[in-house]
Amino acid sequence: MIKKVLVANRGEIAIRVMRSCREMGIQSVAVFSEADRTSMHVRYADEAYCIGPAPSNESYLVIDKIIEAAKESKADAIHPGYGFLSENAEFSDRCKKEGILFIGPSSYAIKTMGDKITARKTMQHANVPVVPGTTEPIKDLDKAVQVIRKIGLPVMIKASAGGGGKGMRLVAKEEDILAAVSSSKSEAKAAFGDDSVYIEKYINSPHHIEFQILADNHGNCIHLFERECSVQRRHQKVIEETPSPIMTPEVREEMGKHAVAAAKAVNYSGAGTIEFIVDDNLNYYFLEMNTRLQVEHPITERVVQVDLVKEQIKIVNNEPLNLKQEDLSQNGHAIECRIYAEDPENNFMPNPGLIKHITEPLGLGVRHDGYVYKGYEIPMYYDPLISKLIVWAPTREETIDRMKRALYAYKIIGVKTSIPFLNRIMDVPSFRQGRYNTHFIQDNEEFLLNEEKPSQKLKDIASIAAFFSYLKKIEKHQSPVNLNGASKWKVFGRKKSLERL
Ligand code: MV4
Repeated sequence: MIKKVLVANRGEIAIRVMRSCREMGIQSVAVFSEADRTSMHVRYADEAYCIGPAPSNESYLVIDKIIEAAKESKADAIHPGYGFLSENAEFSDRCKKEGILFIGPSSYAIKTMGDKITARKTMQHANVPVVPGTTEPIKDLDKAVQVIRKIGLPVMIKASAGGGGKGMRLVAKEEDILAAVSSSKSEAKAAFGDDSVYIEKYINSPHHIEFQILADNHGNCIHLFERECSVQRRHQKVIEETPSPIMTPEVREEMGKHAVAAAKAVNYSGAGTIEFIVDDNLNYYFLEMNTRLQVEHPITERVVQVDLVKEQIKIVNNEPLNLKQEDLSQNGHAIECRIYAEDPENNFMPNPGLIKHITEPLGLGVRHDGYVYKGYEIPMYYDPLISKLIVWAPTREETIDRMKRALYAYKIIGVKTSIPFLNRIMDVPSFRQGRYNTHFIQDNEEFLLNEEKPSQKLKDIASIAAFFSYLKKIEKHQSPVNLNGASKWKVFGRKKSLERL
């Protein structure tokens, strides 16, 4: 039985994992870089170890340092979160060798799914639909041209070691094949040290729909339905929702079965995600598998009512899943907005810095997974994700209205954020109607980048400034208003009294 978990991560996900540990009576251990001494995950944990300088390749990515901290703290298990070492086969193996439980799949599953050509082959064997194309690396150009003639243009050239769009090339004309293959190869070689590339038929304007799965060590595997992740910018997800507005019960059931088959094909253990690209006719194809807990997991947790981190821990404890496929259902609707410290008006440049003020959204149906606090300085070394705003309501329409309410209430001063941009997405008619695909942001760029009316922003700043000057006045026992016996708070909340300030 796991009694202590080391969380090999930082930011919101480290705290997210520790929350579940705390509920399970499990001690949590934080690791942190020198840039993260004042990070909230360090405060939240029961104990914490510094693992080196700020750059992640000298701290969060150094296997030896993480293992050393685990041994020093006598942790039974390591949760890798997402990013960093979460999909590192060597790390999964090393934990095993050191007698520490890795809260994730085997190195075999990570390796098989990490190599996209091997993954495609494995999926074909398991009768999971893959995009028409090759299942061997392209050896010579003549062969490539032959294959492409058979599949038909346009095609995608993709790097086997890639994923997430790296090394990917679209080929529309036969004379462009050579240039695409060689540039894809050299990009893959430079990025991954592996220049194997393969060919896929191009799916025009696809949806990205992924299925959450859970598999235990006793042969049980279930899916927890889909997440629609088509609102992306440069292969970075911006908004996710579940259920997908384009899904039908029949396709959902079929895709769910294929997702389970995909996981079983690699003897999967733990929480994982099967990504599909889906065309407008709901033809779907396996794209890749993410062998980790994902950023967007909370929307599934809310709608299916399962704590995925607790399930991960129970699975590593060798407990059989006590969730049954037929007992699971999707309850209402959930949307997640990723809040980044970035400037949408300046090409989404990261905008790290000091949080001078933060008011987090609260209220019915709102979950806020974050880690920053007033006075915290977001370091420049890591992903600029500030938090995730997850909103639930019985229907999609109400969820969008509630998201707008929560985005309205969310005030951050000190760094530029994606909040105004997200707010505008909620107003795009095709988003409201649930009629969008992976081209959504590109197609609506002009509307989305139109600056928010300054009046609302100024109103926010003015009201916050007024509030703080008021607080200062009460600190000095100088009541600024004639209260006539009424509660100061009640009076302050009224416009009339404000005018008398
Ligand atoms: C594709 C595709 C169209 N056809 N493959 C982008 C990232 C990587 N995960 C795979 N990607 C795509 N692969 C074929 N055969 C279009 C994309 C794609 C995309 C996929 C999912 C989410 C957003 C996307 C944005 C642009 C292109």
